[in-house]
Amino acid sequence: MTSNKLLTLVLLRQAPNILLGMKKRGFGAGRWNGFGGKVEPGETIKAAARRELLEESCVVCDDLKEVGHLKFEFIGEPQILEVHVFTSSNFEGEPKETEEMRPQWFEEKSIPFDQMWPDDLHWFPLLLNGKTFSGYFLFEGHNKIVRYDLGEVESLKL
Ligand code: 6U4
Repeated sequence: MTSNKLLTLVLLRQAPNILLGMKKRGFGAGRWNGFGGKVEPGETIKAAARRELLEESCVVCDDLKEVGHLKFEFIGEPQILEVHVFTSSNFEGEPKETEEMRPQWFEEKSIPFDQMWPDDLHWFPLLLNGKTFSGYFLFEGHNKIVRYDLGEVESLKL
């Protein structure tokens, strides 16, 4: 039996830069990534995205736009990760380092893909171009994508 784990991921943009965080612990530690985490029971996905962003970077954003749905499956692991991706360029506060993340602004043309989840190379261009997208990635371990399916969509299914 497979089950889904709901997660959020927020990418803040301030032209020409994008905010990433170095994950200091837990899943994906040692990689630059957006900010996010698990949706808690009774919480909307957007509320979870706002809360995780605040907890991990001290930034408040009440203008999150959902732009992508990504599913990640890992060979040999029953749980599928369902990641809801949000973006915004309208937020308050200076990003601060927390126990979980070390934030840093990167120029959008110099994103450190070699130190990120390998799928990011595929879907970041869609996000950066303002597209709405949906994708599935099958991983062997945490470094190798065995196959994937990714595309632009007109709207995100609930
Ligand atoms: P805690 O609660 O700290 O134990 P942890 O296991 O560290 O949680 P968490 O909550 O930080 O995980 O969530 C993982 C984060 O990583 C979410 O924001 C989603 C994101 N993520 C997971 N797989 C990803 C992938 N393949 N590509 C990507 N982001 C991913 O760009």
